[in-house]
Amino acid sequence: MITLALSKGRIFDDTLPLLRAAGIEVLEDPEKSRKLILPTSRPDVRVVLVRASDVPTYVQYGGADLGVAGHDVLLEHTHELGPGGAVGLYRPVDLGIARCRMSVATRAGFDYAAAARQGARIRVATKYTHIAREHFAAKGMHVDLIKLYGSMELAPLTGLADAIVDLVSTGSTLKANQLVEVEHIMDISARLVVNPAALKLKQDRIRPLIEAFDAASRATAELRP
Ligand code: PRT
Ligand code: MG
Repeated sequence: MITLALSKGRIFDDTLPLLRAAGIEVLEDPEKSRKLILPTSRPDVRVVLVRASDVPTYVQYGGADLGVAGHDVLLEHTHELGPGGAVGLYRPVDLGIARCRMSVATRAGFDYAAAARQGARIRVATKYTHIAREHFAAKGMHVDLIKLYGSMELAPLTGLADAIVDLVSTGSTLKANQLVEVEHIMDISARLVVNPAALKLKQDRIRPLIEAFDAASRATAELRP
């Protein structure tokens, strides 16, 4: 059996066309079913549904052979585990799906450039503390990081923080909350991750899958503007 870990929502939705291109149909709709293990049209391939941030853990410890996770999730996961954090996670393909960017945003009235220039100590709320810490350290900025698990947009509006580090895709969430993007940290897309031991043991079935994902993501990349 080959087990693929996916999270519900955009990762699942964007992975479906890639699976389809590899000749695999998922036989149940996760939005309609409560099942956490979904069968596919290939009797030897199944999909398990986990939290986005749990995908690397499942793959690393062998609960799944492969998975799809955002680069943001992978970076935070690797940092979380400290030295050797990436051991047991092979990343053969940037799938180019679930694209967005990691940015710094503030209230429209906050002069971020001046605060940065003057070396002011600012408060930054984020779920992505490791990415944020590295970013501000590289700029030599002094920040107090406040860890949040969601609704980061609220932090500058309530005075909890001066700025946030969050993912942005269309920009409409920031706009709806009168926040502005003041710095682009990095572009993000989802990666295929593979358990190296599984790859060794089930090479004959996993290699073709990796190649099919790679080919399908290249084909869709060519259609992208
Ligand atoms: O909620 P949970 O803890 O299970 O995980 P999650 O929130 O990380 O999962 P999910 O499904 O929301 O995101 C999975 C992955 O999709 C992320 O790890 C990213 O790599 C990728 N992705 C792509 C995004 C977005 N685009 C995105 N726009 N993840 C989150 N957002 C959020 C963003 O945090 C903000 O709240 O959408 C809002 C902004 O969107 P716009 O379009 O208004 O700019
Ligand atoms: Mg979410």
